[in-house]
Amino acid sequence: MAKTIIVACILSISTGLFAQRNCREAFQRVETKRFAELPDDCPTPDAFAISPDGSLFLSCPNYADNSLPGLLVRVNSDGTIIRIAEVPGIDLGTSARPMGIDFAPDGSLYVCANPRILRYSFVNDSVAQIETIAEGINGPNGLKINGDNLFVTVPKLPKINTAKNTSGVYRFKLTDRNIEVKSDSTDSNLLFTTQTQNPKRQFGLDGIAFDHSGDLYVGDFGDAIIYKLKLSETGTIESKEVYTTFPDSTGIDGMIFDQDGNLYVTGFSQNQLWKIDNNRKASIIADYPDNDGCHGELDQPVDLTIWEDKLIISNFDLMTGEGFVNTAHSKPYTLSFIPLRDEDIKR
Ligand SMILES: [Ca+2]
Ligand SMILES: [Ca+2]
Repeated sequence: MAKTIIVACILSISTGLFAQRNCREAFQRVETKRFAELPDDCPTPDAFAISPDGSLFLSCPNYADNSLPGLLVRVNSDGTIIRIAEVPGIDLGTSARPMGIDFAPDGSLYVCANPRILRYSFVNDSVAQIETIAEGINGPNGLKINGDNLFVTVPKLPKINTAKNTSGVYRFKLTDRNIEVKSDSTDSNLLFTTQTQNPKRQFGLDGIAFDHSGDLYVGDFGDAIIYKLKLSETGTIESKEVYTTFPDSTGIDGMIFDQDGNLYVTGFSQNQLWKIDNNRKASIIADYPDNDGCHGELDQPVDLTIWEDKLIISNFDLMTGEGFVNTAHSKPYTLSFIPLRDEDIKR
C-alpha cells in the first residue's frame, strides 16, 4: 500500500548566502525490488563503494547486534555476499562500526571506523595492511574520495559550543597518516560547518556526493538541506549555496548522481527515495509505509549507489520512535534496487 504522496510545491528558503527556490511534483511511484538478502552477520548495512575493477563493497556496522563485529563485505551481481574483513576497534580485540567507505584509484579502501579513518590495502580479497589516516573524529559518517583528497561528514561536533548542533565536513589527503583530530573548531582539516535548526532532529551533515564537475554536495539530515560546495584547486571552499531542500521530516541520507546529473537521495526517516533532476526539480519516486523488507520495499533506506544499470539501496531497518516510519528491526536484512532504465524514473 503506497502512502499518499503529498505534492509539496514551491518551497523556498532564504538564509542569507543560501537562497534557492525549487518545485516538487509527485512522480508515478516506482516499486523497488529486492536485490539481496543479507546474511545473519549483516543485520545493519550502511554504505556502498565500487572498486576500480568494478566490485561492489558494503559496510555493515551491525548496530542491531553488539555481539557482531563491524564488517566489510563484497556484494555479487546475483545478490550473494562475500565477507571480506572485520573492522577493528582501537583496543585489541574490539570492533569498530564501519560507516562511509570509498575506494581510491589504487584500489585501497578508506573506511569510517569511529573514531578513526582507516585505509585498507588488499591483495585479491585478502587484507594486506590497515593504516590509520586520522583519529579522534567524533562519529565520522559519510566518506567520498575526489582527486587526491577524501572528504568525511561528521553529523555532530559537540565540542563546538553552539546553541544548535554544529556538524562539519573534514578533508584529508589520501597520503595523510595518523592525523590527530580534536573534533573542535581548531582542526585544520575541518573544511565546512553548519548548524542544524530543526529542534526535533539535532543531527547534521551526513550524506555526501560529488557531481561530475567535481563539486561537493553534503546533506544536513535534520534540516533536510543539501549544500553545494564549490572547491578551489587548493581545496578551499570557493562558493556555497543551498542546492535543494526537503520537508525536514525526511531524514535525507545517502546521495548519488547519475551520468545525466540527476541526484538520488534516500529519505531515511520516511522510507522514501527522492530524485532531484538537473533542473533541481525534486520528486518522490518511491515511498513505503512500515514494512519488514521481504518484498524489496524500502525499509529505512540509508545509502545508495549506481552499479550495473541498477540503483541499489541499503536498508538500515533499525531506528524507531518519533519521526521514523520504521517501527521494528526484523529479518530479512535487505538491499533494494530499481532498474535505472526503468522508464518511470527516466522521465
Ligand atoms: Ca522494518
Ligand atoms: Ca528488514
